[in-house]
Amino acid sequence: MVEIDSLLHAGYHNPVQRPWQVERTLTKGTFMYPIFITDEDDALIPIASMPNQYRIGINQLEAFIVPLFAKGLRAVMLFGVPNDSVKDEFGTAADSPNGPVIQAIKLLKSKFSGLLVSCDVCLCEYTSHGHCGYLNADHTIDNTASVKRIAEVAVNYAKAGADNVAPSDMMDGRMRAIKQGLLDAGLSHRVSLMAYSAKYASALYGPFRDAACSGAQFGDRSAYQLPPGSRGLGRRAIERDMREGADIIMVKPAMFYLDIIRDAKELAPDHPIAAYQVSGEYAMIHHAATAGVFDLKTAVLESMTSLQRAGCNLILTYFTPELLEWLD
Ligand code: PB1
Repeated sequence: MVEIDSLLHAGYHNPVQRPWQVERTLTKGTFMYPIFITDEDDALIPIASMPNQYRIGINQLEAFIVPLFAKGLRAVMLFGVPNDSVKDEFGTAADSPNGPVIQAIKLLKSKFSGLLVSCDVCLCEYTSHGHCGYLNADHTIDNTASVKRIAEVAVNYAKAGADNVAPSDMMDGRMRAIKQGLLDAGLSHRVSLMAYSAKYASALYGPFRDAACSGAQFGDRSAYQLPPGSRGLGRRAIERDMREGADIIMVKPAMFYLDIIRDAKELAPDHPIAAYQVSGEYAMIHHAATAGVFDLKTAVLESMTSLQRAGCNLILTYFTPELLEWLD
């Protein structure tokens, strides 16, 4: 005999009741689409490691975005993919006025009113050594010089028209430096700061590094991206970035770090929480569906639901084009 205090089925037996059991539902506005902008102006190059993703030249960008904007795309994150010839040890090309990112900001802001343009801020796509900051002679990170340069790049993206800047470099103190730079530039009222706070030294970035030609030429990023086993450093980074003025707190990667997303929601209950479903997660789901492990749409929607359940208000995902179709 089942006891009365064991009974749950009635609360969700009728399909009409099931949405009532859900705290938040996915909408098109939940998603931000990371896109790669190459400095080959007329190019539209498929990215082998990331099915259905492209390196997009500035002359192809408007045509690429038009159908997505019509389907409800309202936020993109830009990653520049410059030619190797412009790379140097200081990432000088990161904020070149004629570089892919600044040109893309200006085009998108002029052609798509209502599209939020976020810029990833990092040096790894622009440095000859492929690290995310300046290096000392012994190849350790020069944090102070790196923070100064990252803030400079972020402010220059903001001056070009970016609505949001998101430093993925993981240098200590870059949030405060960027926020101060935006304030000094008279932009702190309109340019938000999305903190890659709990960003882990993950195995899941490989396809991106192929797409952005941004792998480290030597060593790795484990001295500045967080150790995957550390919940404490994730919590401390979240609290630090809140203090330093972050407007949005991000956890990255996503699916392997749902506990950290939940921590973020509890530590920053009054901030929007973002998660970045990174290239390796995207490729994993894509290839599993192709191999017949599961139905792509069902699995992607379930992955997005898991991130929302963990506490996300915003999800960065390469599945954004499909989600804009599926959420019609
Ligand atoms: O999709 C992804 O894998 C994102 C990779 C991510 C972009 N913010 C970084 C990870 C890395 O290559 O270490 C790039 C670092 N600036």
